[in-house]
This record gives sequence, structure tokens and C-alpha cells, in this order.
Amino acid sequence: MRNEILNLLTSRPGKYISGEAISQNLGITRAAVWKQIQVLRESGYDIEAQTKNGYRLAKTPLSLEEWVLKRGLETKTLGREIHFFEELPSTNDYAKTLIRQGVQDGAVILAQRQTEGRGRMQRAWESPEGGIWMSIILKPHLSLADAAKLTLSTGVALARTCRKLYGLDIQIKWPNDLVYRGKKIAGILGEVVGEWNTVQTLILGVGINANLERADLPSTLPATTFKEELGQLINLNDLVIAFLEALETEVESLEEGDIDGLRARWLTYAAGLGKEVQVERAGHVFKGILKGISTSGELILEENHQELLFSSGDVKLRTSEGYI
Ligand code: BT5
Repeated sequence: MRNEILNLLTSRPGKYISGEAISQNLGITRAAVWKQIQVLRESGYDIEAQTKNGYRLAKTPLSLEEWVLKRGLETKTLGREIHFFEELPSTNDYAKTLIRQGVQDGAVILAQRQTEGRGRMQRAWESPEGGIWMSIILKPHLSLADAAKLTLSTGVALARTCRKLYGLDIQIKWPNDLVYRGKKIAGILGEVVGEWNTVQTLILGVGINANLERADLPSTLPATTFKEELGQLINLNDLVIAFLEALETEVESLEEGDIDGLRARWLTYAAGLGKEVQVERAGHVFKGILKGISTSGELILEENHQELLFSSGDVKLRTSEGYI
């Protein structure tokens, strides 16, 4: 009903539609129409009402709305199927359930909050309301080795989108943290669901600290949020739409085999490139100069004139506050 009213309200963009026309179209009373309009207003839709002309949709909400996403998306596959929840333990875990049941390539799962959000190696990921917590299911035409590079593609697509929309100098900290002035603003968790060598399905989990107050996250985390940095709320629908479009372009480019292009784009956003960093892996700390990444996405660290390659680990950048 809600979506049908929204469809009617936008059937003639910018124009009013009478309560009578809506009630006839949907076979409900005028009072029921008015009630539904109130519900939409409570969800953040700005609906103008004029006694003579009826109703007009002036603005859509900043918060995530399936109807707004579906209307705005111009992708071929990404987000064509959307599963939307107020709360989930973890969108990545729900993605696994969906994959078992059978799901379309490009399906997206979104939750307004997560109770058991996860990072790499089962670390906890804070996911209060106001953020974007999403998983994208991909069935790419790629080998397992190349499919693993899709986490790099996701970082590139997200960094590019955030720079374009908000003009902030967002960087990627290897392997795929998005940072602003060294503080984490988004994280990516890629998981392969399939057999060795015959990739079936990949889950790309993306967490973005969008409309969160800094105080919504533990003060001990070196983290920030878009709300905090921009001093205002951002439109979550616009961000998801622009990101999915950018990601689709990246996936296509990787499927066409442009690995060098991906590496080059990743490097333009790389945090700490040419600078002294620390890499922590399995309890060991390595200090050296971050030289870049290999074509398979490994970090290249120069330590005592020797190049070390890392396929996993955590990078800490050197700042005035020490390594973070
Ligand atoms: C990540 O792991 O950065 C991947 C985060 C992926 C989250 C998404 S949300 C949708 C989908 N569903 C899930 O369950 N997960 C994905 P990693 O690099 O391991 O970083 C984890 C570390 O980041 C934690 O140990 C904390 O130190 C820190 N952290 C936790 N929550 C944070 C937040 N909201 N913002 C910034 N840092 C955070």
C-alpha cells in the first residue's frame, strides 16, 4: 500500500494528486489515504497537502528507504533484489542464508542496525542505527584469485563515491579500511562462499559510519563518521545508489581483466604510500615504508632495504598522535 501511494504521488512528477484519485485507484477510503500519508510523513517523506489540489511529494527521506533506492538505481544487476531489515544480527550472515535458499546475482541486504556485526577474524563491528550496514551478493565471472580482488574494487568504488559526494579526502588503508585523516569511517568484509577454484558466490559486507554521532561508537576506537566530519546528516539513499553504480563499474572492469587499472586506482587512494607504517601480523610488528600493493593485492613493505609481502595483517599509520 505504502509503495502504491508513493508510485501514485510520483506518477506526474511535481504535480498534485487528489485524495479522491488516490482513494479510487487503491480502493480505500479518503480517511485511509490520509492515514497512510501521515505514516509516510513519519518515515521522513515531505508530503505537501492543499485542500483544493490534494497531495504532492516534495522530498524523500534521508534515511534508507527501499522504495527510494529502487526508484533511483540505474544498475544492471546490483541492487535489483533488495532485502531490507530494521535489525539483523549480521547482513553477511543473512546473505549466507539467502545463498543457500537461492538468490539473484547482485542481491543486496540492508539493515538499519546489526546486533552482531562482524569484521575480519571475527572481530566485532559496531553497527548502531544511522549507519549503512549492507551486504552485496555477487556471482562474478572470475577465478578465485581474481574474485578475492573484489574487496579492493569495493574499497575503490566506495572511496571514489565518498570523495565525489562529500569532497572529503577519503583514503584506503590496506587492505580495505576507509579512513579520513587516519580515522576509520568505513570497513569492508569480503567472504567467499564456494569451492576452491570454482567461485560460486561472494559476499561483500560494507559498513559505513554515515549518520552516526561520534559518541555512538566506543571512544577508544580510532573512528569517525560522516555526520561528525560534515556537521550534517547525509542522504543514505543517495550514497547507496552512487556506491552500487560505482561498484558495478568496478566489477565489470575486473571481469574484463583490467587488473592493472584496479591496482592503479587503488594506489591513488592509498593511505600512507611512501611513508613509514607499522604492519601487525600474528602478534609481530613490522616497521617500514609502504611501497604499494602487488597485482594480487598483497601489501609491499620495505624494511631495511628488503621488500616484504603481506597477504594479511593490520596497517597502522604514523600520525602526530602516534601510530593509529
Ligand atoms: C572491517 O573489519 O573493517 C570490516 C567491517 C565490515 C562491516 C560490515 S557491516 C555489514 C556487513 N555485516 C557484517 O557483519 N559485517 C559487514 P576489520 O578490518 O577487522 O576491523 C574491525 C575493527 O574495526 C574492530 O576490531 C574495531 O577495532 C574497529 N571497529 C568496530 N566497529 C567500528 C566502526 N563502526 N567504525 C570504525 N571502526 C570500528
